[in-house]
Amino acid sequence: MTSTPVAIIGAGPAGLLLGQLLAKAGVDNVIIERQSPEYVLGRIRAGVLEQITVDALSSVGVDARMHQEGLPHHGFDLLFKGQRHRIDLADLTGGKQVMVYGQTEVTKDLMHARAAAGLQTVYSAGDVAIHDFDTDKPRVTYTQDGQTHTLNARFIAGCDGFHGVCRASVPPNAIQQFEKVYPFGWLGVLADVPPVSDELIYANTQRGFALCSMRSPTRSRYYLQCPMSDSVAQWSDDAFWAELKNRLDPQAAEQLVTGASIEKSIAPLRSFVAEPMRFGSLMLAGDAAHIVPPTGAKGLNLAVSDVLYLANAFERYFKEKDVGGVDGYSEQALARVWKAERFSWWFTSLMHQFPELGSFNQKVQEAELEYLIHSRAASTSLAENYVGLPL
Ligand code: RFL
Ligand code: PHB
Repeated sequence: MTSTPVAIIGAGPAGLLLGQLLAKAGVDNVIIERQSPEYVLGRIRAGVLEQITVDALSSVGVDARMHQEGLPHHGFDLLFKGQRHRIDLADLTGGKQVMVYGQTEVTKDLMHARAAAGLQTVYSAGDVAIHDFDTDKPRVTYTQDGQTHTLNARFIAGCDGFHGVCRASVPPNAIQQFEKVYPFGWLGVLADVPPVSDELIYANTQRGFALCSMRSPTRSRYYLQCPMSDSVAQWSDDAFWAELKNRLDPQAAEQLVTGASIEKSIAPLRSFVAEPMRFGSLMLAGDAAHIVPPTGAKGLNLAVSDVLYLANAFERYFKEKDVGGVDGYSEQALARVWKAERFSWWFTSLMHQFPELGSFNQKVQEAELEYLIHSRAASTSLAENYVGLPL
């Protein structure tokens, strides 16, 4: 039996960053992860980091490669009715920007830093379970190499994503869940071809939404809105490129470089919040507590703001014997979460086709997009949410 001040469940970006922030504050921690490191790194997810996320990674010294290889972006394009319109993030927000640097790379950098610091991580843990979190002596049990292990802790940080065990262990009468499931998914393709444009393109078309993103000057990430009933097997690379071309403006369609996909997957779109985010000695953070549709690029960034609040709360608890941060965590985190939920829902509603809402909805979307690009007030609202609201 071992013990640690903070047992972190999940080695995604939330768990790994929390571990580094705590270590920097002198608070020891152990991470228990269900998957292998290779599996965790195989998931292709977020691409856009807010300045808050960049600063958080810098604060724990995990920023060298990001600053070398990441791509600072000062704007993006909105495409509708066949034309592109630039949203100048820097101009609209007084010089703010976002960083295009893949979640896979962030995770890899955090894993290396954790290993270098000699912090304990248990990968490929089986049957992870949490116990007694309504007391101040919670426990985590898991199996490895056929043996059951117990980890005692003062707190458990549930950073185990939407399908994790932590939120699922809370008695139903202690938790309130708010959910909206969208009637479509995103078909994503990663390919070693140069991006069609230097900046991201978010496209609203009658054929459905499309997004042109990237991971580097030689690696592109593209998405298409598709019915959730579609399967990856149904979408050959040729079919994907043809449909993407159909959703771009003539110049981008002409410039699009196609090639073999190196990853292809379909992700559902969902808005979800669990309240509260603290249950006694169990604190939820990141996707374990909330999900946003990816349109606003907020999921990873929200996970980061949660763990910034949480690390500060734990530091106050362990270093100053002050329970204020722990007691205030849920309310503090949820205030930022709901603003990002609102933005992600709004941007998703604006950019996608909702066949059940008919042609009236399409006309209203076009009117709102026109308003958005012609009104500085409206563009500023979009820009300030996209670069990230203050902590
Ligand atoms: P993760 O990344 O899901 O990590 C959770 C970890 O917990 C492990 N786990 C368990 N471990 C132990 N015991 C158990 N019982 C466990 N159950 C699960 C899992 O194996 C995993 O390693 O959650 P975390 O750390 O909260 O991070 C959240 C982000 O991953 C997520 O919000 C983003 O990827 C969302 N997202 C985006 N966010 C952005 O900020 N910007 C973007 O541009 C962006 N694009 C995206 C996205 C998500 C996407 N998909 C596929 C959902 C694009 C896509 C397509
Ligand atoms: C990505 O590059 O994966 C990406 C970029 C912007 C989004 C969502 C995903 O809004």
